[in-house]
Amino acid sequence: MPAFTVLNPSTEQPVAQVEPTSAEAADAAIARAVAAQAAWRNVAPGERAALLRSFADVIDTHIEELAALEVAGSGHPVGQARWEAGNVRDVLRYYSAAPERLCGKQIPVPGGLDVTFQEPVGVVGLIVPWNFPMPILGWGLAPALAAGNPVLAKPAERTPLTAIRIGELALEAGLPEGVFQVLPGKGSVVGQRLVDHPDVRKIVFTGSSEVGREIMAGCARQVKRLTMELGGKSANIVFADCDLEQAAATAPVAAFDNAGQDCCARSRILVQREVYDRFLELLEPAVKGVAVGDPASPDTEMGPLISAEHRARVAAYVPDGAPVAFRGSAPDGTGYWYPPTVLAPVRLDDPAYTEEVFGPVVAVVPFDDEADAVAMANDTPYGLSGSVWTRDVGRAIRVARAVETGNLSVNSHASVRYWTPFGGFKQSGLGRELGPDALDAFTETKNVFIATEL
Ligand code: TAP
Repeated sequence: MPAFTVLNPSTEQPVAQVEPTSAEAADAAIARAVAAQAAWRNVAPGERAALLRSFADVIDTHIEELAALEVAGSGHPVGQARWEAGNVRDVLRYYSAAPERLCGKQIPVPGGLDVTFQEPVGVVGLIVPWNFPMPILGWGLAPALAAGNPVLAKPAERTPLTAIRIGELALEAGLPEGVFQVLPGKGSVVGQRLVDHPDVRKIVFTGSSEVGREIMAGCARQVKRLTMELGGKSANIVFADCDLEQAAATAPVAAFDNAGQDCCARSRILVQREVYDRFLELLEPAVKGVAVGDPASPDTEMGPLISAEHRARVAAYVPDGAPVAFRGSAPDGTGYWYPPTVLAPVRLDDPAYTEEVFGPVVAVVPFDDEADAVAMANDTPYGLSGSVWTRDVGRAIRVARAVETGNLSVNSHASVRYWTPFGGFKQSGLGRELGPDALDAFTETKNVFIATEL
């Protein structure tokens, strides 16, 4: 198979050549993971915890290097890329507290003792998308390792560089050979092999809902355990009684973070009709003020899109004659640039309003009352994140409970903390990552009864 050339999305220049993993090489890696499994699950809990902490420490001393790789290989602004590398460290530290705390239960039964154990699920296949190569790797990797499972990670073909480096750092930190392996290459080859191979006992997939459905069907053939984080089309609901200045000032970051290539992007802004015009007036300077440019500059807020093909896909949602209300700026010339774009007024059947654009395009539409807002927010097959802006506490709670979504913020757009659960309703996913419960996804509960009376 020919080597894949990783391009810098802001310069279109080659950054690195990466040898793709063949199906045969993937099988060999799976065999190494199986061989490493028994020893890894038997590493004493305190020792496994210490290894995860040293892995986190080694990541910590390589934050700048990892961030620079993500700037070059993915076009992420450097400030964001540093946060992403730090997130891998933090998630490893959080789950390093888990090995000694994977407690079972003791359940009262007649004639004996009944106890449960949280057993490792087995070899984990972790399939990662290109939009957040580091955090999404860490969210699967850390709890899987903590629970005693070996991990095979398949980064997206376009963005393998940080995952490959993190794999090297794991060995430097002292993780045994075979416990964490990185397999760059194509989803249709390596990813598919992880799904099909019977020795891989669990798949963690983040990516598009289309591929997710195929993976789910593949896993069903072996009743393989599966966690999925898929697409989104989240609503930012702005009520007339909110702090409108703050809602407008923060709406761009909620929609254009990572150039809109964010599953949590609040790409539909629903605004109560009586403040709709005023909201747009306030939104315009905020959008025009987004600093779009060289991702290596610390002042940059938004970088390029990942590829020329993806930019063409995003641009197709804004054809000639599209209702563009206003736009921010983007550099001319080389690089896969696309300006922050606000569509208003938008028809409710416009694909830019109904489909996940996965680029810096946001639609702003009016609603009349609370019931209308909830119905519009829920009128999508997705349910990943969302925001509600209001000063009415009762309404904030009612709407937060009524919107069918896994993560919701009130007067804020924060969705992700490594110590709180994250995942989607409806076609946005299956299961939860992060937080205290993610370990359940990497363990099987075993019940053991010991007779005390023979
Ligand atoms: P996909 O095209 O679905 O790719 C995701 C990963 O799956 C890539 O590593 C891909 O490999 C691999 N893959 C493709 N076909 C496969 C197959 N048949 N078997 C196994 N693996 C296969 O998604 P994307 O375009 O990279 O990412 C964008 C999508 O991810 C968006 O929909 C976004 O909303 C979603 N996303 C969701 C979340 C959460 S947390 N819910 C977070 C980030 C992104 P290659 O592409 O390398 O061939």
